[in-house]
Amino acid sequence: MGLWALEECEIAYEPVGLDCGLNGLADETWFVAISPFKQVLVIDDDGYILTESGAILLYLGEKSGKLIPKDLQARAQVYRWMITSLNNVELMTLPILLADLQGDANPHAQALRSAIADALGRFLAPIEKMLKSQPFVTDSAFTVADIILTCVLREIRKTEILCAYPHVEKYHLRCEERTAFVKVLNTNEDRLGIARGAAR
Ligand SMILES: N[C@@H](CCC(=O)N[C@@H](CS)C(=O)NCC(=O)O)C(=O)O
Repeated sequence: MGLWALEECEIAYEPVGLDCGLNGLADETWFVAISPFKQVLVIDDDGYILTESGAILLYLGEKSGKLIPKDLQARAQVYRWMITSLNNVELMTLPILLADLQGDANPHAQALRSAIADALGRFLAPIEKMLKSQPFVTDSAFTVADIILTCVLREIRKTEILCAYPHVEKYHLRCEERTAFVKVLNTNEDRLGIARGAAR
């Protein structure tokens, strides 16, 4: 989501890839020094280091003057939806993704999957209702909150779940059709040497 935000904000960048093995990201000293939890995303803006995807997106939005409204109350809605996406929605989408990736190798995750999918409805149903009458999650303008929510929804894009929420599904596609997102995806596919569309 960081590269997507950089493209949307039209900030020049140089991506650095890392190997992620079974035990997590590489234990390299330079990486641990900038990311104490040994996780991505991390940015280095001329020596200013920042971790946490939500904080990074807000920083990029504020720095570029894009994707964050100037009005205080409109901006508070962006914070609200970023926090809801990461703290409520992703709390459910991530275990579903992990259950699907691990399959029979993790029977505990399988046993919980349908209960978690049901619980996710508590958030998706009101979001579905909202997106019937507005194109983006805070209103009519695309913001950093849409980048976060789209990336969180992406975790369940290959499941049956979104079919029950057609407006959420259309919203997800609308955001992923943006030029900046498509550019990042295509570049990643080229970098990994995989077929066009394989990362969709
Ligand atoms: N709260 C953090 C979570 C970061 C996170 O979970 N990053 C994952 C990739 S999306 C990661 O680095 N996984 C590798 C690992 O934990 O070893 C954020 O939003 O930036």
